[in-house]
Amino acid sequence: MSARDDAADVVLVQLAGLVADGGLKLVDLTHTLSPDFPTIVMPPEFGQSAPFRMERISCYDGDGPAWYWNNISFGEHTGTHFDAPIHWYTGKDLPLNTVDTLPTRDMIAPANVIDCSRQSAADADFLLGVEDILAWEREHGLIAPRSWVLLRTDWSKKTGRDYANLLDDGAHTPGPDADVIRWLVTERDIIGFGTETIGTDAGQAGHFSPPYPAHHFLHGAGRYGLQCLANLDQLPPKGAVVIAAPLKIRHGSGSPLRVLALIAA
Ligand code: 23J
Ligand code: MN
Repeated sequence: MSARDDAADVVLVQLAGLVADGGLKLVDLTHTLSPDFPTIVMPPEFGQSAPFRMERISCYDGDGPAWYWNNISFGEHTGTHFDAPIHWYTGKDLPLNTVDTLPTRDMIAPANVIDCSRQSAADADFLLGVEDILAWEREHGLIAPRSWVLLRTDWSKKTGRDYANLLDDGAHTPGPDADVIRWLVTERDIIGFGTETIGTDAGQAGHFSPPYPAHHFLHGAGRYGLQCLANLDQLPPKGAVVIAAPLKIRHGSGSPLRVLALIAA
């Protein structure tokens, strides 16, 4: 065995030990999938996502005397979920652009958490800009290549109508401005961008140029999105490792998933 294999063996044993004895903490970044969780609403001229549905098959009864189980159905972009590059037209011709072909290596990556909870509480239409990223980097260091940028807004603490914040003129939720995602992809080579809101884009981003710039630039560059994340307030600005493995849906554009973050306890 090479020295490199030895090092990997040591790391794996230490990892299992630290998880078992609590030296590493696993933070669940996932909302509970249920019919009560808000689903994205597109303008009425477009198709709509189905909400999460669950119906009982049996519950230790005549339909199955010893077993409990359900049928479930949902849109791919329901609850805490993953966006693959094929979700947007800009990523439609890229290789390995669906959830079933996503390289497994990309399912685990470090996270940078940008805390914009104060700005988002003051302004539901708060937009993250390059200046905010540069200010964060002055404090915490450069964003490493192939790491996630997660936008903490504390939006995940809102419920019902406040969460979707859908008004007459569309949704009002914070998100990236028209430039910052392109900058993060080209200047920092991020693997993806995650939010606590229903989209990786701001609620009003359909009016931006290009429309939905986070989707446009992330997926056009083969990068990923995470939406409806929870518990970002439990993560350090830097040092968490995110595990995000979407369902292996043939030709799928995204899927609900369990998102876990490993942090030093
Ligand atoms: C389709 C069109 C626009 C948006 C979205 C989906 C999402 O937010 C999503 O879940 O990917 S903004
Ligand atoms: Mn999505």
